[in-house]
Amino acid sequence: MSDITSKPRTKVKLKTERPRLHKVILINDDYTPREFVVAVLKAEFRMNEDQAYRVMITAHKRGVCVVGVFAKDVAESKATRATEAGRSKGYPLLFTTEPEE
Ligand code: TYC
Repeated sequence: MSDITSKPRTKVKLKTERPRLHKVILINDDYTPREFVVAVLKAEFRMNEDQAYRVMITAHKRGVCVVGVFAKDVAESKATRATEAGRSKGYPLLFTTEPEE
C-alpha cells in the first residue's frame, strides 16, 4: 500500500499546549558575599531589597531557592546573565533553570 490511494500517515495534532514555564533556581555557595547575591537578584529579577534578601537567605539556609518562573528563553537568559554577573567578579554564584511540572 504505497500508491497514492493510501492514507496519509501523519497525525494531526488537535490541541495546542501552552509552552511550559521554566523556574530559575539560585544555588548556594560558600564564597559569594550575601550583599552581592542580593544586588544581582535586584538587578536581574527586578526584586526589591526585601524580596531579594528573602530569596538569598533561603538559598543560603536550604541550598537552593526558586527565584521566579518565566518562559523558557527568558528563564535561560536571566540565569545566564545573573551567573555571568558573579563570574565577572570571580564568584562561583550559580543560577540554573528547570521546566515546571
Ligand atoms: N552562602 C554565601 C555566604 O555565606 C551567601 C550566598 C547565599 C551565596 C545564596 C550564594 O545562592 C547564594 N557568603
